Amino acid sequence: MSKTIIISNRLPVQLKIDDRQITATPSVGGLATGMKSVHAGGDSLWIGWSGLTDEEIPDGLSPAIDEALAKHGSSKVSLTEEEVDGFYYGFSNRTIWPLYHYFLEYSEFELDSWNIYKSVNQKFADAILDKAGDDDIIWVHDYQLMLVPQMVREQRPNISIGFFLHIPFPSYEIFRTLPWRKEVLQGLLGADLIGFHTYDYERHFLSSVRRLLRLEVSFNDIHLDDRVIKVDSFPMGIDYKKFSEAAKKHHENKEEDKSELQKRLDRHKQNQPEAKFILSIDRLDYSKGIAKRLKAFEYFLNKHPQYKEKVRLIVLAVPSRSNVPQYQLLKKEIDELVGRINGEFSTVSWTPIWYFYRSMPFNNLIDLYTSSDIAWLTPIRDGMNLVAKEYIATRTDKTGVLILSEMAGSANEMNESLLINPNNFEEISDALLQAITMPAEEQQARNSVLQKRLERYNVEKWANDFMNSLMEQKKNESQHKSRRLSTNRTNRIVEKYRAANRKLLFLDYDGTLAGFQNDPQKASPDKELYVLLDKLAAMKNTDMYLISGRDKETFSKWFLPNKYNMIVEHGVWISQNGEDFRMLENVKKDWMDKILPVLESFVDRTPGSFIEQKNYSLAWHYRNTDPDFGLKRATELNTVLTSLIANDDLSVLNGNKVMEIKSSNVNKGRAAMRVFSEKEYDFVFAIGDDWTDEFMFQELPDWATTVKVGRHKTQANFYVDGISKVRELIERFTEEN
Ligand code: GDG
Repeated sequence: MSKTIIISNRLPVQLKIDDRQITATPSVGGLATGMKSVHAGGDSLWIGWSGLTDEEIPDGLSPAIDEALAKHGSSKVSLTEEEVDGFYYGFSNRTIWPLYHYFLEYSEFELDSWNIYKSVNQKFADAILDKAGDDDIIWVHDYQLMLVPQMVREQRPNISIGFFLHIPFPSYEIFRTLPWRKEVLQGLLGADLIGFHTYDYERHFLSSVRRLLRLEVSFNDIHLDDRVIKVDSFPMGIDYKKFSEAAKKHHENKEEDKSELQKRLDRHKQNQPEAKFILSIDRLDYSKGIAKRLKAFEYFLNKHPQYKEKVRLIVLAVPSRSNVPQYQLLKKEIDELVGRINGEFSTVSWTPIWYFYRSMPFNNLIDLYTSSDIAWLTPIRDGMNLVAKEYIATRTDKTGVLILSEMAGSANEMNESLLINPNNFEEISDALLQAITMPAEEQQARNSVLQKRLERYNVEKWANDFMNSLMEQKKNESQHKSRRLSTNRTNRIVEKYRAANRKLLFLDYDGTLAGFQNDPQKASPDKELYVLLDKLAAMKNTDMYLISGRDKETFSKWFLPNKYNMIVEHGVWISQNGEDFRMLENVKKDWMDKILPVLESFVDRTPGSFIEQKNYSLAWHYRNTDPDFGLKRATELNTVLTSLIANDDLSVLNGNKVMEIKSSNVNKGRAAMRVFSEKEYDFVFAIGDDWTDEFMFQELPDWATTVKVGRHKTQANFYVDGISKVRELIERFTEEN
């Protein structure tokens, strides 16, 4: 039976070693809870670092740790202190974290930590390979492990791999500054499904893939060699029930059951019932905007002095990555700011900011959520921000106001909160005022919508959606494979070929027999191709045709000396048995004078694009343009041309990074049928990669063998992956019986 393997930097288990006694307690974090439905029973395994370096594990205790972890369905990856330094504190948190959160100036590009990151990712991949069977499903989490998917894929080409990024994926302009940007993308592309919190991160990622790797992306599918990788957004939810029920229970607490913190909060409320508690909770991280928030609070108090002694800001800053210098500096800055603001505004009966630099137990978190009138979360950048969702879930009477930064991923789903730009103090100050004075009915109206949404799309749903999508991807893959030319199928085609009396073969050239080049003139045939085509052309009772959109001059130069049969310019010209080209279709070219200036204006405005002028058609190539821009211009050109050619008998072909305008009565299908009708063929074969080849696949008789190169939607009967596979396939026709 197949199992699910989850991989994250840290295991969802806390290890404690006391006097060589090990205790392993499951952690209660969002991810651990979300994965409950996935990581349950005996058919799943979680692989990660235990949190203890090799140096911290007492001699001989490693096997006992393994045993303790195994009880929680977990298995550890052992890391030395040096590895944790380079991989976690180094590359993950001093390069990727700041870069992905747009703190470019904090990003350090150190070759040593990149090398350690690679070797530690390999360790994680090896740990997976050690445990995984071919039918297992692998789910890799987060930015610490971006190379793992490809490392696993190399060894297990058919295994199902999903990857989810919990932090933002930055725009291409930021991402491109990373020296190892291609390696990182290639690492991720080992997965079958790559998930992000929001559509913005998804499109940034796709844009980087297109621009940096020049891969073909259609909608949210990336085409890479013989695989299709799906990219999608799955906004992570929370364990809604856990928070709402904890809050309900909290409200039922008798005085003696209340925590010390709650009692103090209550006392303050009793003394000043109209005063508002404003809550700020984050890990102490520069991306969370805590320092800015404090300054904005100072701004608010100066602007609205009537709220002095009427509002109190509770800041819970949870220690995080304290051995990274930026975090130490930030801690100092926040300490000083709190000191300064409190010094400036405090009165004998009022301290404006209560500041906690620690982590609190869950019940205290609930105390804070339920006692605060306002949650004020203003990250500069945040992948999602679960605190915002948790606050709303604990508001059992539906009161409370959430002020949320529009830079947090969660802002996309929390439109009913007060969304602010964390850099705009004026706006923040207005939002605080609005929150303080918001009528309870309005609060309830906003929160009931939010609660419904959060309850429905909870963390379990999130995990299941991701897993279902991953499995769906696998299913599509196997469906695709069902039409892929396996050895058996190829054998059958070859048998049919041999058994036939008269055989007709149509071979497209670019993208089928030869790869694309930036300059089409450079895509000339290599020696091996000539050898192969010579053999094929010499086969008995076989008429081989090269069929292409290329001009007759180029093909005459390349192939006429070899006397191959050729159809060019999509079917305008034909050459048989080494004779000169003759016209197959009677076509006009007077329309060119009208269209050429239009294409020229597009070339002027689209750097990298150019016109190929053929005898009876015009092609606008945009392979070398910026991929997004090129596509945008192609759409624009399509619109312009459609209205321009409405009354001419012309059609526009959208090929592979090329748009071609030609007479409507010319296409490869029509040309192929003309040749087909010349003799009594009983075997017909056509292969091509492009849109223009679809005409052949459509027009040829049903019993013809039609093969599409690549993965795009097709009318062909079979798929084959890439040029080398095409060559292998047609080589088979030339084998001796
Ligand atoms: C990363 C991304 C993305 C906080 N303080 C205490 C405490 N917490 C819990 C909260 C919440 C979690 O920690 C924090 O989650 P966030 O989502 O707000 O932020 P990150 O830690 O930065 O997480 C983030 C997330 O991954 C998931 O994909 O949303 O954008 O940066 O659950 O409740 N829990 C306890 N005591 C505390 O003092 N018990």
